[in-house]
Amino acid sequence: MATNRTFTMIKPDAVAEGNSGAIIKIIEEAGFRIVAIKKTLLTPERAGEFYAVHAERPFYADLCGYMSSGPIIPMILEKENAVADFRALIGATDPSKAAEGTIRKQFAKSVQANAIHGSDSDENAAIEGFFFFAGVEQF
Ligand code: DAT
Ligand code: MG
Repeated sequence: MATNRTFTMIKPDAVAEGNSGAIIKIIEEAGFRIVAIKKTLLTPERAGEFYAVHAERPFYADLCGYMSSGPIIPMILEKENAVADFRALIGATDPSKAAEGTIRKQFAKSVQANAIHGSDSDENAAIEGFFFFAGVEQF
């Protein structure tokens, strides 16, 4: 399997509750290398751009409000089979359906405030990484 990359962000609920360090420790112990990392704040407009694929969904406006409600920690991660392995590590979107031991099972508060994002394809991982980080910041 080729070493490749995924994109993640620790969402406002998990950052606000002081869970960032614990989550990053889980990610590194699972074998992911941090390629890029920072703490930043999305405007509602930028959140809407990031989640544009969900623009027609009933939860879109709430999602944009929530994702801009406090600081987030976006990261680019590298590992063999990064996208699929990271989705497995974070668990299902709805934390009540997330498997034991997953990040969402441990830290998510609700379907919306579900602690962490994970890209769903190699193509989206690259797009989402460049949404937050210039090429020279990815190393
Ligand atoms: P995921 O983050 O697991 O890739 P997604 O892409 O379907 O899930 O949705 C993006 C985010 O939108 C998700 O993390 C939380 C929110 N969301 C999804 N479905 C929702 C719902 N039914 N009600 C409220 N928020 C929802
Ligand atoms: Mg998704």
